[in-house]
Amino acid sequence: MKFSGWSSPGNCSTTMSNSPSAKLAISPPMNLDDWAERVRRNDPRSVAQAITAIENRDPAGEQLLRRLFSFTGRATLIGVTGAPGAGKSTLVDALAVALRRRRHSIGILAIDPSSPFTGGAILGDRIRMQAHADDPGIFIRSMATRGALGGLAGPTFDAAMILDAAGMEFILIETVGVGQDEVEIARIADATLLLLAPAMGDDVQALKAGVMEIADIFVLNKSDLPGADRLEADVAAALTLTPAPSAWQPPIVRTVATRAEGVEELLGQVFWYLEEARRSGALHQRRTKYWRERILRIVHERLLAQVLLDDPADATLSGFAEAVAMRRSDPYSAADSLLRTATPPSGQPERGNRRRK
Ligand SMILES: Nc1nc2c(ncn2[C@@H]2O[C@H](COP(=O)(O)OP(=O)(O)OP(=O)(O)O)[C@@H](O)[C@H]2O)c(=O)[nH]1
Ligand SMILES: [Mg+2]
Repeated sequence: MKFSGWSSPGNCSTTMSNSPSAKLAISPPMNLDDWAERVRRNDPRSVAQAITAIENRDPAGEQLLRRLFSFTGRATLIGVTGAPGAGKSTLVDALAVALRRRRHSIGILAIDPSSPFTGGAILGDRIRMQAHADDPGIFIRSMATRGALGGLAGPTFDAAMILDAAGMEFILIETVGVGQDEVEIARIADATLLLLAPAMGDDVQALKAGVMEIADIFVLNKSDLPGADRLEADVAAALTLTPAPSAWQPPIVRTVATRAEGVEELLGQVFWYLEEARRSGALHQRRTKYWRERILRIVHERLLAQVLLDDPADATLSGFAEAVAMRRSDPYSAADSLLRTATPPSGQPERGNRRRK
């Protein structure tokens, strides 16, 4: 793990929300306070740079979030997940239009949009971006961080916080629902929409492994296609078998995203769900649970960084690994020894005798 120290946004290049392919050379460098101020004023370029810093795990992203944190917590995060090609981007687009009609500002984060399953998704995103290119009330950003260490949920949430601080009221997060990352991303959202579509082999059986439970609302998209009735009956049957984790019974809403049909009803259900979740305290509980896990993850990362920074060349770790492989030591003792070598962050007093003599 490498911590490069603070770097200014002048050092990074980024992708603007409204032109996904254009690399920008950013100049002149800003200081963090200016940068944070520009994000708060919803300057699209500064917002894009901030998300790039987060995406790249640049420590500047963390510095920025510290400054912006007290201005976050106002936006509503809506996760949109589902199988490749289920119509997520099309639906997100239709939801964005409906929300804009109500004069809400919106951020859209498309996670890993270059889906290898359906191809063409990037083109779809580009078309969407052009449609909203001149609207300051909508910010669209693709994040391609698949395979990055430490999972996707943290950076996605941090990017959403940037948009939150920039004053976006609703943040729509599109993810392809194929793995554990998506389940985690769904957990960071205030409301999660799970898209299903007929004639896609969307077998409800296949969804049961942990995915059914993440849905606050089921969206039966492509309901213009044959098989919609059967899919709805299957989902309804599966729901009666799966005990609901809370008092909320996830509804099933039919849509035809390409024609924006059912979108108003869907939004109505989303608002109703959010109202219920606020009233019952479920929303607060969900957010608090997230922060509990997140704080622990930060502690975990900090400890790891301390252990590794103490020995940038990894010589100690390599030595321990060698010893364990040769059965001269066991991994638990090796880990204990590594932790004992950890240096407390500068400026903080050492506690106990954590340092190796
Ligand atoms: N018939 C029909 N086609 C739809 C509907 N919604 C989306 N589509 C089409 O389905 C295809 C995939 O739509 P996308 O919105 O790109 O799907 P996606 O889930 O975002 O796809 P990935 O991001 O690649 O996983 C496109 O050709 C859409 O035009 C619908 O309600 N009915
Ligand atoms: Mg898509």
